[in-house]
Amino acid sequence: PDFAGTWEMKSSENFDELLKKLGVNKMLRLIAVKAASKPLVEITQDRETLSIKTSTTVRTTHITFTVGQEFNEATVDGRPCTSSPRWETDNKISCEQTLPKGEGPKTSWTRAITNDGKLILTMGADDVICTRVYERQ
Ligand code: R12
Repeated sequence: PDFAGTWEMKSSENFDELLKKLGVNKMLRLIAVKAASKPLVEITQDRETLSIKTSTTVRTTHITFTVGQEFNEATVDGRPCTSSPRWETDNKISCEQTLPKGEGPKTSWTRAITNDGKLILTMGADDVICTRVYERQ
């Protein structure tokens, strides 16, 4: 599928709950939730290699990975982790994250392109799943 594009977020569920599960304190959550309500996501893609830049006023992340190959990134609360992206379906990448010391909730994300061309991002921490829907700008 084609993940490439400049994406803006249309809806988000459970982002605050996710941060709560990760142990982020109230003050940081207030700041993060506000900033993460207007993200800009820019994706470039070369076959199975994706480069994803996610910009907010308080944090910008940039990851490049190839599906099927481990890479280093950070959890949404900023802890360094090792990530293993794989195809869950033809249109969906599923990625488990491993923290070096294995402390804290089990985290993961998925990114999928729907038939109507939307980008669905999920981020998980144990049983809490945050779902964010993006559309091309
Ligand atoms: C913390 C510090 C910061 C944040 C947190 C803890 C903020 C994180 C933000 C994440 C945005 C994620 C997006 C994801 C997506 C925009 C703003 C949580 C700055 O200790 O939709 O892809 C310092």
